[in-house]
Amino acid sequence: MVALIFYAWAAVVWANHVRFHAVERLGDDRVVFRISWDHAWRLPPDVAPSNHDAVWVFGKSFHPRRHVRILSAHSPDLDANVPDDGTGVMLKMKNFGQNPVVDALCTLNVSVAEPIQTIRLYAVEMVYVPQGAFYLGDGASKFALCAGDGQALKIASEAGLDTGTTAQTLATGAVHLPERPLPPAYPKGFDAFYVMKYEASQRQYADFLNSLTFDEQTERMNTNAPIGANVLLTGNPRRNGIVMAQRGDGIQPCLVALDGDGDGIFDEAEDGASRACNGLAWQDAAAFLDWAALRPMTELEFEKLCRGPAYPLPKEYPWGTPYAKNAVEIVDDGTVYESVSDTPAPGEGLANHGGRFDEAFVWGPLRCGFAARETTGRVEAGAGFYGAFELGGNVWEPCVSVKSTAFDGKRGNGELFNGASDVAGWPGPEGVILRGGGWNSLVVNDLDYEFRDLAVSDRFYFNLVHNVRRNTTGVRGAGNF
Ligand SMILES: [Ca+2]
Ligand SMILES: [Ca+2]
Ligand SMILES: [Ca+2]
Ligand SMILES: [Ca+2]
Repeated sequence: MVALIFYAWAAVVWANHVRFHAVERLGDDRVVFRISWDHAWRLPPDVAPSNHDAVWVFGKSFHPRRHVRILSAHSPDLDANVPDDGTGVMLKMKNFGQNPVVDALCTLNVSVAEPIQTIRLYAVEMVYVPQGAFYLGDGASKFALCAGDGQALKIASEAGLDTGTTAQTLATGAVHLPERPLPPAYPKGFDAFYVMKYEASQRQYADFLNSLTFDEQTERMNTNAPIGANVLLTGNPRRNGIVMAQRGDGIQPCLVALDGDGDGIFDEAEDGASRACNGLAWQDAAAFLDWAALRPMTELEFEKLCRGPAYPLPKEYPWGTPYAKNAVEIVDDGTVYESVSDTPAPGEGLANHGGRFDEAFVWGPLRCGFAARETTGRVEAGAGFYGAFELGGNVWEPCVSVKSTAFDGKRGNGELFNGASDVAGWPGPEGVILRGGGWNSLVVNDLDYEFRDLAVSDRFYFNLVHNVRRNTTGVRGAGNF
């Protein structure tokens, strides 16, 4: 269900449900691979939410070190779409249906400005959110956005959006509002976009760290951590298992690995590679997204992703009801099957929130997609309308706030500047807002309870400047392709 990496024409390493097979280099400019993933879908227009899932594949070369430009892609088995900037290829099922993708063949024609020695391919599972109107704000959650008349605001185009007192404007009473209208270029969620099906996993973030130079790593992790120590968080890493495996020396980069069970043996099956990655400051999240040629989502897109086109229910969670079942009883801890045995009552969504009072000290994020089972529907699995998981709970997710009016949805180009993102228009930590709650969010099934972090429209953290590595906070990327 998450990503993975593999080395071109070498061994296959897989983290969860996406697998590369039979990677082969044909001449300088062609890479051929086979790819599989489970639970793929492509729904016809008359079956809601009439969308599809997809996998975003991109490559990095290491001698020289650069993002691989893809000129074209061909697949007899999948739809393969290369965006104009050539930063990757978006793969989806050719035909309508719901089934696993098995051994699908794909050929990439890559640009070879300089001779390339090693290419690594990376994959991120995505969900397509189709173009369409939706409602913003539920009129009840803390500091929620809404229309000037106090009702939900219908977003029916990408036209500029001003604050004011009418049903067509953002209410001036809300906090953290733009100082000028949201321009047409600011992504409002009406236009179609792709978004990551899951929060970024610890394997994905470790792969990112391992692709950086030593100097870049000094910006993104603790390069002085002893072997076996966490490289992102000091103190209790809260189920984050990304540890130092090999120290760098200022020229050779460090190598990080997963050791979720803390036994000093790295990259074992139970080392939590598929858990959501916590411990990311905004600067880390932004660097990861630029590197992956994705972008952050806006808080408007976050609400559409959760709610779909439905009219908002007061204080509802991303699965469409205001009731949650806390996930606490872990099974298969640390593995690709990690889940919980807790069973939600009808109308409750299963979500990782509220800690675990008897063992609060050991709590933290669970596996990406832990609540999805073959037989459960959207509500029980705690999924958003379009099939994205853990939008409520697990890790808090940084979104571009409505205050950041310079944001125009530009995706990253795969290249960092001194280990940091450098995309024009992306906000700094004061211009993002954390949404959706995390593993420690105390929410209860009492609608009058004041704190409801997991609610779709909740903006409790409107004034938090997200510039430190919180053990509750991760990242999910988006993009227009
Ligand atoms: Ca271990
Ligand atoms: Ca072990
Ligand atoms: Ca989340
Ligand atoms: Ca860049």
